[in-house]
Amino acid sequence: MPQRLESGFIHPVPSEITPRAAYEGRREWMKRLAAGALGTGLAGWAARDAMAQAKVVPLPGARSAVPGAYTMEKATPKADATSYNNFYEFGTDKADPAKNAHTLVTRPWTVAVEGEVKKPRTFDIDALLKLAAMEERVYRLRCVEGWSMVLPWVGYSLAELIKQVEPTGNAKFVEFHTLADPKTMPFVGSRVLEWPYVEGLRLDEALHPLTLLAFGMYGEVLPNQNGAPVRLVVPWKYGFKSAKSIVKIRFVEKQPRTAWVKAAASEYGFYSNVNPKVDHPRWSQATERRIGEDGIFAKKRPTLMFNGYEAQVGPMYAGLDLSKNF
Ligand SMILES: Nc1nc2c(c(=O)[nH]1)N[C@H]1C(S)=C(S)[C@@H](COP(=O)(O)O)O[C@H]1N2
Ligand SMILES: [Mo]
Repeated sequence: MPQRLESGFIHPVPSEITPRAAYEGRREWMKRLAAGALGTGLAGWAARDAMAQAKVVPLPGARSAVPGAYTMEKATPKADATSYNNFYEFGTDKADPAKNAHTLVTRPWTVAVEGEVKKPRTFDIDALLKLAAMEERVYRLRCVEGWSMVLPWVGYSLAELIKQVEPTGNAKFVEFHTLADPKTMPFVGSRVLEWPYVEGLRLDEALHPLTLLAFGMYGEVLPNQNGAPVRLVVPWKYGFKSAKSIVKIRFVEKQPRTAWVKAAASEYGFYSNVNPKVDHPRWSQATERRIGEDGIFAKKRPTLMFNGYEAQVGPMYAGLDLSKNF
């Protein structure tokens, strides 16, 4: 048993990039934790949890003043938000990203901003962290699969970054390209999706103050499985629009073909606005189950138009047929 545990402890990240003191401290702590957990059969879980805990770096944000940015609903427990994830680069099971994403290397990291802009620029992640004041925003996130969470994010409006690069008159849409590194992302070779994972927004959606460039959650730097070091959060759209681990932002004239549109255009539209009246071909979108709160037998809660952000974002879609533009 101890041997098996020990092998589970082998740190996958090259030690050069892990400060030695932190690394040794972590090993000590994990050993102690594992010793305590041995009798319970939870040792493997505890070890993973310890590894996740040891990497925690505080990232506070001031309460956001953006209208709608602070839902009063109870936040999903952090343990659920960090262990029930979709991040297909690390596997398609909900538990896979928490198990596998420790291999993701988030430093050094750059985000190239290019295309139809007057001032194209590659931002280092440390420059991005300082570009604007960090805000805390509590958003609902609803996955098209029928579950939802309430998450306290830390970041700032994507508009702050867009301002810096000055889009040209030809910029009508924005593409988000995420990392596709087969060396650190074990499922990038799989055929579930075309890699890299690409998402897109209309320029006005990208400029909407609720569209968040997120660097943290729960007052801490993002865990890898939640899209470190920088991701998008678009609260009125289905979860898959919120691209994780972004490396490139491209301003374009034509509507982008996103990874999900390429995978199944009849199931996943470009807009993907949360809409209880327009069902996905395989799943009703009328109700949802809140992760960490609603058990499998609990009555499902109704899904709200635009995920509850209709007052803020509804006007952007006036005149658009939402059953055709799903
Ligand atoms: N790069 C990348 N980003 C991604 C995904 C993915 O597979 N790869 N999954 C999306 C989906 S379907 C959802 S529901 C959300 C989940 O975010 P969370 O794990 O932080 O809750 O991430 C989105 N962003
Ligand atoms: Mo999703």
